[in-house]
Amino acid sequence: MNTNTRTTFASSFEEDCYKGLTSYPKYLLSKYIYDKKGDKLFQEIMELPEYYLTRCEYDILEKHSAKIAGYMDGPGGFDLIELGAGDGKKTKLLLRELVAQKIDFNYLPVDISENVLLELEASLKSEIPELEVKIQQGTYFKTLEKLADFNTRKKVIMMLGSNIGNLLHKDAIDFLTNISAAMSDKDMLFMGFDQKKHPQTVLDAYNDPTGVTAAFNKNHLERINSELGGNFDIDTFLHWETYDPESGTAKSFLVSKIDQKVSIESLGLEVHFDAWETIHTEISQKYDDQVVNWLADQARLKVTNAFTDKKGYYKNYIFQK
Ligand code: AVJ
Repeated sequence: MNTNTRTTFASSFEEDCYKGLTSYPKYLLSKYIYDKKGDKLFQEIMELPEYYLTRCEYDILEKHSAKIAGYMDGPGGFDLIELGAGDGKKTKLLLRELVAQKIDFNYLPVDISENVLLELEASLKSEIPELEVKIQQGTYFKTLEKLADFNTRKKVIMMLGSNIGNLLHKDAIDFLTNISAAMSDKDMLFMGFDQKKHPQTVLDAYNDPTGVTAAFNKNHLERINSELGGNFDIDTFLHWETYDPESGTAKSFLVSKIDQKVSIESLGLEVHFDAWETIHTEISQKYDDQVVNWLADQARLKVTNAFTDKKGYYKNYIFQK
């Protein structure tokens, strides 16, 4: 029997894996999927025909960038603070529009990864040389706190990709409340939320026939193997997706196909799996206006505008205090 009593760990990755794998039911936290290989697999997911989210948001930004740019602009210009920079493909649509309209603004991409930021900065320098970029390495909230203290002109906080969907509603409310606390009355938040739709369309987006999403999910185990000295036999786990159309919650699991023991050296842990025992690895929440308005209300924000694609699969909302 493993006793869930260990209290010192070398990293939060170690600690969170230990906690998740000694719990019942077992779980792992989706944020740890994004190492180098995880980032690359997510890039591949965004190219999948089934993964509609990225294309829908791209279409929204393409179609409405002039209007969105107008809402962002303010007297004295503004700072555009993007939480989670990524490769910037969608953001560049908006940045080009803002530059074309000669709007006075700085672009402040925030990311935990210095590497991602430097790559983005370099590509922006060559593609949109007129743009003022001030990269912000750090966690979202340390950075927002810092910018809230030292900044007086309008702030536009932006988070694309429906990344908020990885959070349970209560965590999403905390997240939005923290953003709200960093906003003044003139500031705005621009955020993407994937919408409820045909349940099969959602399931397909997280269960592609080429197995890219399965490989992405299994990267949890690969990372534990390579960084924590685990000996997971990846092929003995099955990627499984569920979607509850009432709650709007898509859930990812890894299911052990056999009764087995896995050892993880740096956790000093041997983990037992019954045949068909699960590890819950991710939620990808789908929303509707009612839920988004409720989340906003809980965080003392108001939805002031929304933009959607032709099929109504995805929405970008503007929030203000
Ligand atoms: C990056 C969190 C928006 O949940 O849709 C893609 C991650 N997981 N396929 C999502 C993901 C499986 C993605 N987010």
